[in-house]
Amino acid sequence: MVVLSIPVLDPLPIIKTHKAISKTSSYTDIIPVIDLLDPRCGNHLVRACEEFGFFKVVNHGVSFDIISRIEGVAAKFFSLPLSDKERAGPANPYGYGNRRIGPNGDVGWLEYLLSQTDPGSISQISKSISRDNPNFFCVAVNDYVSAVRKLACELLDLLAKEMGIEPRNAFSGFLRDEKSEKESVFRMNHYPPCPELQSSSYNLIGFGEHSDPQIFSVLRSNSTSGLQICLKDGIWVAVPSDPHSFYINVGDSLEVLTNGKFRSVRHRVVANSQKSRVSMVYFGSPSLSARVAPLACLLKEGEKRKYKGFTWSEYKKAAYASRLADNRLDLFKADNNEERE
Ligand SMILES: O=C(O)CCC(=O)C(=O)O
Repeated sequence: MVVLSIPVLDPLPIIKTHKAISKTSSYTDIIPVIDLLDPRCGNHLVRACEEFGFFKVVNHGVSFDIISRIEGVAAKFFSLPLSDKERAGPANPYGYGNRRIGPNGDVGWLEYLLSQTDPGSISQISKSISRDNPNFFCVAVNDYVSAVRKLACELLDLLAKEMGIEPRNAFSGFLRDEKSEKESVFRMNHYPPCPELQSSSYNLIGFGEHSDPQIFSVLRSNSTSGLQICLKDGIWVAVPSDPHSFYINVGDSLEVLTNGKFRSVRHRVVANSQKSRVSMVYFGSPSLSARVAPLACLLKEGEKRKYKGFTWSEYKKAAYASRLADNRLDLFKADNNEERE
């Protein structure tokens, strides 16, 4: 990552601090916390998905060993010389990316590594970047991905149970399908500090505003904050970092499955002037041919479908054709004269 002086920051998205203060709340204790040991957690979970499309999970059951190994792997990878990181290939879409996000001109103050989550892809990327011990990298990523997928499925089953949905795996079945491993994504992000920001009235965008196209995203970070979420009323809220917990984003596909009862949360990351942020995200996707459409059992008498159904392949194509901040769900809004699916 090249260190830039302020004039050279120009091509990167920036927001004025005074704007951020008026529109961004530092009032952070409104973020819902789901304690998986709490017997009422199913109810809290449904409310969090409806109101925020975002929540923090504690008592999640993912072992410290799994988390510390993936932290070690991420730290080691991002500290490699650029030429070594580039051995993972340009992020096209999988591989190592630096500042460029996606194929349509979006940029951010970060570098990242993106991989599919099937063991074959993880093994391939491990071999390309870790010459001395690819097996350590490979096992750490596989273990981490399995653990967070399991957590995502448990949360999705709890939601289905609380909402009285049958079968219980109506949501989690998308992620449990072996073919979804090729579509689900594991991403490690590194946002270097940007000291030029310290005396400036600007905030630099690390990762621009967007929603995740998938079903559920499981995110954790080191102790550097930067993530912000957008509330229903358009106010941005800073999410305090907590390396011991996981944060979950409802993605576009889950919003569609619930006919808009759950919100796909818009979020972004702002760069820090002093500290590096490292985050890792598991994006749980349907398989390529899986059909995503409002679940009939969630429609009340006379309720119209807000979205047309689509296959994940169709939605992915729309996502790749759009800019990061675009609202892709708009393309799939139902025309209410259409036949019910
Ligand atoms: O770094 C973060 O906290 C969020 C990253 C993110 O939104 C993404 O990778 O899609």
